[in-house]
Amino acid sequence: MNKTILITGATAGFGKATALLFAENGYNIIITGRRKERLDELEKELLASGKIKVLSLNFDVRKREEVASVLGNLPAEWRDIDILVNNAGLAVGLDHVDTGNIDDWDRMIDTNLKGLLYVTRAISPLMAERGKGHIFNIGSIAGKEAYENGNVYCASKSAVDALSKAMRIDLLKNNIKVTHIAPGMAETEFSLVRFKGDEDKAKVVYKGIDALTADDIAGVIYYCATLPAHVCISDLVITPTQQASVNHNYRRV
Ligand code: NDP
Ligand code: 8X3
Repeated sequence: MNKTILITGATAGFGKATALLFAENGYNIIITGRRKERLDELEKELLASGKIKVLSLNFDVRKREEVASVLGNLPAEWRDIDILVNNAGLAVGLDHVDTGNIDDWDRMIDTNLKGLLYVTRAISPLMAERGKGHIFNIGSIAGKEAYENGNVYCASKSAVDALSKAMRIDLLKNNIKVTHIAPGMAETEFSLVRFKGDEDKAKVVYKGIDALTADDIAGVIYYCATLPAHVCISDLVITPTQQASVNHNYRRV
């Protein structure tokens, strides 16, 4: 029987690449995101293999009641979730803390931290009941080290790191693996979102860097997810070879 994976934020970037890779490998997929038309397109693409089932759920992880109602009322055949990838997230803005936009701060905290918690609260009991499961939390290298103007994004991802450690302890009794993935520079829609649609600013971020791709991160998630049952990778920092820390990279000119 196929295993089932639920991926938040599957309409772009890491989430979409993860959905495609797991579908190729015979998993049934639950995809989520706010952009309905993108979910519909991806659902078609995933179903094209003919071997798997897909459930597409259109909701905003920031909306507590919506998350509880959608995930709390999953059809019976979709309740046996083997893997949850808490991926939905974003950076918005890049300002010093004294001039930062408070609405941007709220969006990051509400999505990256509170959204992740709402989804985990809905899905982890289903895994606990079955006595198995694997939760991936997509943090960031920005949660390991701070950088200038990163303030609230760094703090939200630092919280994801801390929460991953705490979840691993709490869910030990339930035989649930928790893997924290902390990527460095990856070229997705991430910077476009951070710069509120400004493509020129977004491109500069990766100039001269052979950045990570969404497929790179999907491959790492797949690797961790397919290790033997007794092996759990707790924490991984993944960077492009040209990046040594959030503050050190080597650009080709
Ligand atoms: P993308 O912008 O390409 O994708 C982000 C995904 O998150 C989209 O599918 C988006 O879907 C979803 N999302 C955002 N907000 C919400 C919300 N409120 N409710 C539901 N879904 C939401 O970025 P990445 O793939 O790069 O980012 C994925 C994760 O990886 C994020 O948590 C990010 O912080 C993290 N990360 C990214 C790095 C990078 O350099 N790219 C490096 C380190 C970590 P939709 O808009 O349709 O809702
Ligand atoms: C994204 C990586 O360094 O742009 O989480 O903040 S960084």
